[in-house]
Amino acid sequence: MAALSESTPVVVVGAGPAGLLLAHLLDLEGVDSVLLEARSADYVLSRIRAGVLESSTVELLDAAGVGDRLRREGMEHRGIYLQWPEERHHLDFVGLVGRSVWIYGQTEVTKDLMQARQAAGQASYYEVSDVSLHGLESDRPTVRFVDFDGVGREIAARAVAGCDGFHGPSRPSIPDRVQQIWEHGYPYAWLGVLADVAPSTDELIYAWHPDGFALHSMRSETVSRLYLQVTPDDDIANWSDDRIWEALAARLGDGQNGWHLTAGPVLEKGILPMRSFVATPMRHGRLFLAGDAAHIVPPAGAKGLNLAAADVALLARALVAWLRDGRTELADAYSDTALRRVWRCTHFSWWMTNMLHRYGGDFDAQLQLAQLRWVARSDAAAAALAENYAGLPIGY
Ligand code: RFL
Ligand code: PHB
Repeated sequence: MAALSESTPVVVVGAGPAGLLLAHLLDLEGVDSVLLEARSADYVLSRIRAGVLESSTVELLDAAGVGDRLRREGMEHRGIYLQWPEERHHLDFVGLVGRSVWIYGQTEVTKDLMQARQAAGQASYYEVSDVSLHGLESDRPTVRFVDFDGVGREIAARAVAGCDGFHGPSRPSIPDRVQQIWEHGYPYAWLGVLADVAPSTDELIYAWHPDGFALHSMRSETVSRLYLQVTPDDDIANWSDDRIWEALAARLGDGQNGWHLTAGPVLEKGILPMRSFVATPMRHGRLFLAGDAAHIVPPAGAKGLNLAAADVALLARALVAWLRDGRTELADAYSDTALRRVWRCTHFSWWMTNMLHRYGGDFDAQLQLAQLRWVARSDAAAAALAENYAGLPIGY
């Protein structure tokens, strides 16, 4: 039996972007929650991850009153560049589908949301351990954990939101008999670099290259974020900073048509595995999954953070209607509604990944180049990419 017990309408497990945004959206509608996070706030804030926000994510953050700094410090991009040897094409999302994207780091979104949580004066427990979920099929689920001071606690709730990412305890709390896992692996990984150097491009460059994919992204006017396709078993120790910059220069086309990649000090580097993963359904009893707890996409579509935001926009509406207004339809529909968008983004991310990464043989390469040329030359194909990349409506 836990030493201390309390109750709240919603326990939110995980203070990544999904958990923090959900807690904030609930608070705006007068629904209280308790937020639990395994890591320290500083650790969560230091994780370098996503950088691209869809227009619907930006609108959501704006509407939730947490978009001011994003509008001031973020960078609005009209589109992206698609590239292969000797050719670089700009896709103008604004012209194609009337929507832009914003460059604003996940670290910054998280910081803004943590401040909002603090300002709301709602309970948050950081550095908790031994989190376990109980009674999910009853109408009074509980979450047990050990707090930062080593005190065992139990919180009773009307609903539990599992926003604890891919490795958290929420998804495994759903019995195997009701859960289905859909998974796809890729025979490559990304080496990611954060560099203290002004970006060499005004908008992101996605580059197909015989040596492997490369991406030039950014975090600000002075910080660049770059990625290289590597093998999943590669070791970061094999990649000196010089080797990384040489590979980036070759794959991004340094010297072509007067374009140059400026190298600079590497602040951080690491190798990131890649997978597609969907767990269905996203609700079991009183547990609702959102974000990476329910699904993972490979990063080439820049969708992970945006999907997490879309999930919690739907979930917040559903929980408010149910817990505050007594209407259960949205909560009952949550899993099906969210999964429509999840599968759309899962397909888009898989499609971008397959189009851009080197795998297979020469035949596969010719198909990829045919596809890239088609996207670059056909407005219809370009608009399809733009519609998905710049983001479908939340309720898609
Ligand atoms: P998170 O961010 O993983 O947060 C989950 C939180 O739960 C905590 N947790 C627990 N808390 C309590 N008890 C436990 N037992 C717990 N176990 C875990 C964790 O500590 C964590 O704080 O999931 P969330 O909130 O669903 O957010 C998802 C996004 O973080 C993720 O989808 C994106 O970062 C993916 N992603 C990108 N998405 C985009 O939309 N655009 C991008 O440009 C983009 N680039 C990326 C990415 C992910 C990357 N990596 C490293 C996976 C680039 C990279 C390199
Ligand atoms: C990033 O800036 O981290 C980033 C940008 C675009 C992607 C993936 C990651 O597709």
